[in-house]
Amino acid sequence: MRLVRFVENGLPVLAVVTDDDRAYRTPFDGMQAFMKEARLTGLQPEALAESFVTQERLVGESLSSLKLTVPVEAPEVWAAGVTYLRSKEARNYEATDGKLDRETFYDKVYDAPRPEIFFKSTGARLAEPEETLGLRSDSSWQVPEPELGIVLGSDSTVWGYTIGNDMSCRDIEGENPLYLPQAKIWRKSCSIGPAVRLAGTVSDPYALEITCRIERDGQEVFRGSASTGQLKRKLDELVHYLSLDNELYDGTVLLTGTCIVPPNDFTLQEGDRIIIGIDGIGELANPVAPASSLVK
Ligand code: DO4
Ligand code: MG
Repeated sequence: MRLVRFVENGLPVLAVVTDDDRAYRTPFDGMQAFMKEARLTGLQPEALAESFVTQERLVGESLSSLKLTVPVEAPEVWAAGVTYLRSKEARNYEATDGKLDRETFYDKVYDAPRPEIFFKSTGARLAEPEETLGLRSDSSWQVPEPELGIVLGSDSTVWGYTIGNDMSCRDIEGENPLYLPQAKIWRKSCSIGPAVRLAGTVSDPYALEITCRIERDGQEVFRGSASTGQLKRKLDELVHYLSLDNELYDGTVLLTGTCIVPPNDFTLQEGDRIIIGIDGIGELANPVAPASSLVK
C-alpha cells in the first residue's frame, strides 16, 4: 500500500495506490492531513488508507498517466552519510585524491556510535518525479546518491518509506569536509518520490533492493544495485540520533545513505536521466541540467 500525490486542476490530491497500481483518491491534499486523520480516528495508517479503496474513489487514469508531485511535502529532509561500506570507500577515495593512503574521519564515523547526519533540503527546494535536477557550475564530479528515505511523524514514528536522490559533488566534498553543505545543497539537488510505502506494509526494510540507472543520449551509461541489508546501522539508530533534542515536523524525511556509487571517472552531464528504483516503492526518475538554467 502506497501513497502518492497527483496534481489535478492545479491542486494536489493524496491517493492510495494498491499493489495492482490502481490509485484511489483520498479527501486530503497531503500526507500531513492523512497523519492528522489517523491520529484523530485512532486508525492505523494502513487501515485508514484501506478505507479509501472503494470503486467510487478509483482514479480513472492509469498511475503512469497521472502528474505526480512529491509524495510528502517534507518540511525538512535530513540525510545520513557513510552508512554503507561502499560510501566509506568512495569518500576515502575523494578525500585522499585517490591514494587511499591514510585513515580518514570517514573511517572513524563509519565505526563511531554517532552516525553522520546532515541537513539536505527544505520542502520548497525539493524536485518532484520527472522534474529536472540541477548540476553545480563549480563542480566537475557530480553523482546521484540513490537512497531509502524514511518518512517520519513529529514524534519520530516511522510512517513509511520513499526514494531519495541525495545529489552530491564529490570534488567539493573531497577538497574539504567543511564544504559539505556546498557539496550537498544547491538549486534542485534533491528529489523524492514517486510514492511513500506505508511502513506497516513493508515486511523487512533491510531486504529492499535499490537500483540506479543513468541514461545518456538514449544509452545506459551506468547501472548499479544494492540491498538495504548492507546498511551498517539500524534505521532506528538513525532516527534516534536525528530526533535527539531536535524538533521534528510531520512529514520529515531522513535519507539513509548511499550504497551505489558510479565508477570514479563518471560525472553527470546535462541531458542525463537518473532512474532510481526501490522494491515496492517504484521508480524515481529525473533528468539533469545546469542549475543556472533552472532559475524560475
Ligand atoms: O560524508 C558525506 C556524505 C555521504 C553520503 O551522503 C552518503 O553516504 O550517502
Ligand atoms: Mg548520501
